[in-house]
Amino acid sequence: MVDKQSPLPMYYQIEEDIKLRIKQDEFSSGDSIPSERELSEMYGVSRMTVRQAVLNLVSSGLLYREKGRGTFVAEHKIEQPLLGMTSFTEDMKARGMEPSSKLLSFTTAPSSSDIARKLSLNESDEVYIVQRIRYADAKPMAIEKTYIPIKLFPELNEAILQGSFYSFVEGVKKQTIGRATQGIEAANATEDEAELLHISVPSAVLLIERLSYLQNGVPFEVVQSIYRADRYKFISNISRQ
Ligand code: 16G
Repeated sequence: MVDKQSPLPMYYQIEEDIKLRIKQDEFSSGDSIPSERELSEMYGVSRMTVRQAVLNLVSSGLLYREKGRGTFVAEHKIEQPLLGMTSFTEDMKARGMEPSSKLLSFTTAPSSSDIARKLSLNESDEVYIVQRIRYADAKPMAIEKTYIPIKLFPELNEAILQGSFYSFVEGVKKQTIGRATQGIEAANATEDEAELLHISVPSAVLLIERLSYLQNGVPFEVVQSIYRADRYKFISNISRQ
């Protein structure tokens, strides 16, 4: 399988072969891959060469190591296009996954100056502060903290937020959601976040802040989300010109 005459380094050829086996489901997510010794016999190369290939696949996130247990195939990341303004519920359903939420807290408070500015409110105006864990097929994907002006949706309650907030805005309130500005940055999960997301410490997460507007230009939510970086990959199509 490894072409020793090829100008491509042997570790690279092994990496590509392991990637292909994962793609063809010969190695499925959660499965352990053969040991270094087995791989070196399989490819007829030294253990050092195999180690290099495996290390590269671990650093690119395709494989992960568990101390004392071995090396496993990581779950495929959810590829989230940075394009349409979709909701978590829609995103998961579109992938054939079952969305669900756990409401961690639902409170009201006068808006802080930062949130008031973003939502074009006075500081005395109250906002709902909602914290939810979002699950796909019962696995935690993200933690969301949402600020919503009370005056826009006075009847909002906990039951509504167990389901889809966007369905409530559009289906029940008959408001059209227009657009949003969104920023993404990297961070390390805190211990509390890691526990809620079922990830170890240290783990990288993606922080996303979205400020969304109704079609009429009125801002209706500020959402600060913490996404599992091992499960999400944001993709965009770009073109020159
Ligand atoms: C997404 C949005 C969030 C929105 C939520 C509504 C991002 C980064 N955030 O999670 O702003 O509030 O969907 O989801 O995409 P829902 O309709 O399922 O409650």
